Amino acid sequence: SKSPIRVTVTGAAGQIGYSLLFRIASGEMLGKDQPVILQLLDLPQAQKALAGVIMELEDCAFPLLAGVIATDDPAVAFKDTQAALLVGARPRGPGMERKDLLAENAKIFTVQGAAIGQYAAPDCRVLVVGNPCNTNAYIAKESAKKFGRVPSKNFTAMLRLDHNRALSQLSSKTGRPVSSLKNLIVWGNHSPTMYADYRFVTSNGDKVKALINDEAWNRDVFLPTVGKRGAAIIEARGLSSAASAANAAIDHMRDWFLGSNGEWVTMGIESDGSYGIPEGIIYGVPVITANGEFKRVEGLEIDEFSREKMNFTLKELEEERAGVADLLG
Ligand code: NAX
Repeated sequence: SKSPIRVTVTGAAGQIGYSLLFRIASGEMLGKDQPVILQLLDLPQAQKALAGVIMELEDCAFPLLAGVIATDDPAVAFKDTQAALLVGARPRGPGMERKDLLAENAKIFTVQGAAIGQYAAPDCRVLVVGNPCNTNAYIAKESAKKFGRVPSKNFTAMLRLDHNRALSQLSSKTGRPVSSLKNLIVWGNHSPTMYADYRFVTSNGDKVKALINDEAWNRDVFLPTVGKRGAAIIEARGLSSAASAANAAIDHMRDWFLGSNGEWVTMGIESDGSYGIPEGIIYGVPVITANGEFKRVEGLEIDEFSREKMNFTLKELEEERAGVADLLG
């Protein structure tokens, strides 16, 4: 049988953690034949709650769960890890400005990026979920870089929830099953500025754009619905998305490790300068995954409407990057 893979989850005592850990331990992320060791990081004040979550993990008697470590020390949490899910982040408190939020998170992701750079397995794949996730992934990547161990391309951000939200909206609009919809993209930042682009989407060979044939719906309904979905869930549930976020994290990592079977999925990855996105920025793009690697879908035509949307979300990312530039030194 296979030897266990070490999986790190940060913010493990939080809401997303509570949906995520059980699915990782049951084999939904890395495969039903792949044992895992969970290495769980959270703050000192969350260790008691984390101990409770671990009791529940034990009570599931998962055959694939080969061990669990709980710690508040990033050096321990990231030791030899091959899959790191960075969920824990500083939430925006009352009266907190966006720049304070960026600065607080920059501190966390500088420390965690450096710990990954020093202690993780060299092939460690990193997914940042904690917001602002693109810029947090950027900071972690830059902080790991100086150790020259884990490659920059292994630092990714989660756009998959936006991708899944958009798929579901397109499915309701067209009456076509989600499983029939191929070639969706969500460009840019995980924020209301993201651009869900269905120009290339097909369903059983039909062009979905032609099926819908309604530009006003795209502009006035689809894009705002997907962009503001997180806020709509907070409004309805009184809490932010957790199970759907955990599900998207599972989808992202499963496809990265096990492949997307030739299908496009959206990942926030380090830009190589293509599509007019400056090098180094973590930006949502379409990828196909196979053999543990992702490959950007290249050469897509960008029309005027799309260019404008892609530049708008890029501008926000560039502002975020500028906002943390001096913190990175
Ligand atoms: P919770 O507040 O329930 O849990 C966060 C956990 O992180 C807490 O247990 C906290 O103690 C821990 N934590 C804070 N700082 C830490 C640090 N420095 N090291 C380790 N652990 C730390 O939040 P939850 O609902 O689980 O959401 C977590 C993050 O996901 C938030 O930043 C949230 O904004 C983000 N989201 C990102 C999404 C995406 O699509 N990229 C969607 C869902 C979610 O909103």
